[in-house]
Amino acid sequence: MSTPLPLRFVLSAPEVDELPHSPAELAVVGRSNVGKSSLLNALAARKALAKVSGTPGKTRLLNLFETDGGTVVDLPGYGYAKVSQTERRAWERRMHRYLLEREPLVLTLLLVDGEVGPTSLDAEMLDWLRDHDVPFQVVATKHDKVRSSKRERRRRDLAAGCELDPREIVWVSAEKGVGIDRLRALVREALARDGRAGE
Ligand SMILES: Nc1nc2c(ncn2[C@@H]2O[C@H](COP(=O)(O)OP(=O)(O)O)[C@@H](O)[C@H]2O)c(=O)[nH]1
Ligand SMILES: [Mg+2]
Repeated sequence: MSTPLPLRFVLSAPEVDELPHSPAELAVVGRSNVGKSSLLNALAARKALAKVSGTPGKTRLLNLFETDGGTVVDLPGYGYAKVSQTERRAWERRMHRYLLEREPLVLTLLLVDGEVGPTSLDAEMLDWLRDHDVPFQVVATKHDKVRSSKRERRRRDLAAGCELDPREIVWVSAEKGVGIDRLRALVREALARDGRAGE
């Protein structure tokens, strides 16, 4: 196992302009319940750094974590059914604003549920990221939930749904530790880059 990312919670902010300066930033985004909080905890080897909940959709704010070389932002999960259309639009706007305007942003991890993804909302998100030239990396979660006999097929189907080559997707299991070393290295490497400030 590689060294955990020393993630420390800094603050929650509703809007991008309330975030503090950062040398480089990585965003994590995905449908609620995709395993975002669990993955952050696994990257940090902490149990409750980010709240893991059975009730999805609780994260409404931009949650900022500091680590060596920069920051990681946990964005509000999309697709939570039990919120009003108005509320949904409001945080979609916030997320888009963040992704378009945050200067130090170097990479966005788009989490897709390895068992069932990509959903139509994931596909929409992918289209949006591509349309707006936001650099992203697809991460398939919950690898342990896919039966080993079905993994090859699932690997191909998930990639095809994302219009990517299977080798472009990082598969992880927060539960079993699969892919965590690789993702830690990817985060470290991304944060070593300059943000948009250098453009
Ligand atoms: N089997 C399995 N379950 C997971 C994994 N990651 C998350 N979960 C479960 O999926 C649910 C949602 O996880 P959470 O991290 O709160 O998702 P978030 O809403 O995206 O932050 C929880 O019940 C987790 O225990 C994983 O790698 N394997
Ligand atoms: Mg969460």
